[in-house]
Amino acid sequence: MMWLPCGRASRRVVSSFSRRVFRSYFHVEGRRKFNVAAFMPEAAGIQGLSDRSTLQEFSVSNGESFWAAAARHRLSWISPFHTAQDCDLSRGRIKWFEGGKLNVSVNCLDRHVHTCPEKVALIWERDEPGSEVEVTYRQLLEMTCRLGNLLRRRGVKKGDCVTIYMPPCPLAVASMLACARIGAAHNVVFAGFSAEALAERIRDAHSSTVITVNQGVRGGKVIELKKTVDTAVDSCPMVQQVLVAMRTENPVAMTARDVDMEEEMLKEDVVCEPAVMDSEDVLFLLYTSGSTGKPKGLVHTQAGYLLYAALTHRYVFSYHDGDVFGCVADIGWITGHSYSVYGPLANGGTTVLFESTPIYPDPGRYWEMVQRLKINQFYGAPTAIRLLLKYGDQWVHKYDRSTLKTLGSVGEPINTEAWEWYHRVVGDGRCPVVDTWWQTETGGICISPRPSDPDAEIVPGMAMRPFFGIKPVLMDTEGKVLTSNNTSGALCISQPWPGMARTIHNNHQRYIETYCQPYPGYFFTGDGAYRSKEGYYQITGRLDDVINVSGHRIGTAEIEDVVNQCSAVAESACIGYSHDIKGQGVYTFVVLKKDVDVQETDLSRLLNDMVSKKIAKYACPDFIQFVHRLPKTRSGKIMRRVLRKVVERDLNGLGDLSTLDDPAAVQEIIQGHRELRGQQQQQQQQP
Ligand code: 6R9
Repeated sequence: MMWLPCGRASRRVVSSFSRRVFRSYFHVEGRRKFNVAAFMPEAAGIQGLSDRSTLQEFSVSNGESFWAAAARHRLSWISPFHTAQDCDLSRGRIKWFEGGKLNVSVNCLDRHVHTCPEKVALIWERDEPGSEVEVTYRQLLEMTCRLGNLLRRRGVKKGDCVTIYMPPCPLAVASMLACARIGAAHNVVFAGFSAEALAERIRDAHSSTVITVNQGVRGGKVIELKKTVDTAVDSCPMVQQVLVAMRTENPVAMTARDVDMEEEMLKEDVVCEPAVMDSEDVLFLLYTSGSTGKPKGLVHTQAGYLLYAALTHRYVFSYHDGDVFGCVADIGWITGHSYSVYGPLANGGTTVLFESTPIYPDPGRYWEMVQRLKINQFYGAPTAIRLLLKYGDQWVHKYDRSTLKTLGSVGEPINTEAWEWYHRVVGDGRCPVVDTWWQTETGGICISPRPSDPDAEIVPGMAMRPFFGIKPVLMDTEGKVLTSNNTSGALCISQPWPGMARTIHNNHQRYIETYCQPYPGYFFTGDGAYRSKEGYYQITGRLDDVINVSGHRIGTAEIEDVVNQCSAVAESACIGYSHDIKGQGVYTFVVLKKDVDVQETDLSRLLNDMVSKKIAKYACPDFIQFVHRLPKTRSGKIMRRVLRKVVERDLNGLGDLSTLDDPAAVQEIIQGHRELRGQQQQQQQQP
């Protein structure tokens, strides 16, 4: 195997030598002259671009003209915009492409139907392997139009918000696009959320229409989604109708409020007049966790979001016409929105909707799917990679992965071991691995190793390079910009970009306080980052009380709120700790009310049940430790830093405890933690 890398290295030496010869004798550019028009047609008119780095610089220093050119070229407009950008980050005013009118579903469907109606838009990779369903652009447009007409006929109007509670499937995509077609906003709620979490999101979004399926199927198990909707809707008086599609053949109880969606769609026309939308009209809400108990509905608008999703999809993954793009995220998360649906469809691509799990029916599922569907770009989460790595290389080797060109990672930091395995075993050392950093708030990828020169270095576990138009900055604790390299700080973005969320639904003040006020004039991401000597970025994790379990964001305050609702609980404190597979696990300290007489194991079970019912299974504590008191400052603030150190077993790092109200509390916690871990180890050793 040794000769291969050497062979490549020697070719590189030869070509760089010949380039030098050319340059010095003939004063012409080397053979690999950067062809702007071929790389990015919209940038062809920009003068003086000699290479990719000048294009990057231009996109940042002349953001307005860069994005205007991209928007004109990449989107189809009903009428053109007159002002590319009108933003004031310090006041949370973000407007792009004002005056422009367009329809997102026309951009994702009709224009491709005109050029290639029979091209496959969606490959629905159903839970049962080998039973995939292909949907062409023509079929998807037809489905979307029928559904758009149905929604219209049933009273859904421009400006309404429809909640979608469905697993990844073509009808879920058609539901999103049908909303866009008629000018309604959508609010997709991850179908793993509980009835209460769903109800909270329906109420906050004021949805009078909900779309769901009778049952979901995941990992061979049937999930009663319609029943969950029924329970949720009981506490949502504004809901007037629930459209139900049939994912399985099992009938479910239907009430007067329920509509058989597919049957009704058949009665509708296949042509549906697209609503004329302003660039800044709302396209969707998507709820995500913040550092308080209440999830926030981030608002994305039409043109800027679509453009940013499309451009990042095209360039980060080097997506080319004819490629099959496999993003395995659920459509209930922003990754599913931007890279299973909007980005690929805006680009006229073929995109996979993955309904299953990485280990169903066995740990070869992803790679068997890659072989069967001939996937070219695979985009997944580090938690799944870490899980699969433990099952061994044979599950990967069994299948032909030669179609793969780029591998992507998203959602949480990817550790070096997982990165190396992904690169070496899954990609056979041939495919660039792009660790992409971004958030629900950013709409699309902001930092990623690609696009860059095809042979530019990629450092394992680093997101590295800002995307076009993105200017990251690091801040110190006093709020000053850190200008040097080899330094860490709070990650901010110093100028607006079209994909960013515009507000928090019904709470613009919270938007301003969370993102705009911590570092006035900058967008604060909530993450920390390190900038290396070379100027590359590496994300170090959240700076607020948000933890990341298997790539899912959850606010510690949300879990505490649920735990505190238990009548036996006086107070609780929840922290994240590092977990082998999930990235972070949930560790909860609970103080019981005086005179409560219950078995701790029973109470642990009850609290887990409550979290699972009120939020979702993934938010359940891995550990619940009962303590008599929590470490607090004299002003009554829980010192989470101390709890974290105890759980990390870094007792030397406990720091100054003199400000604690009751230092003895810490000793009790340390002792209790040892016992709990000891018990767990014993359980694991039992056959
Ligand atoms: C797209 C998405 C966002 C939070 C974000 C950060 C973490 C995402 C990451 C990453 C390290 C990466 N995160 N990508 N951390 N490296 N490549 O995941 O959106 O669900 O809103 O989560 O996830 O902490 O702030 P979202």
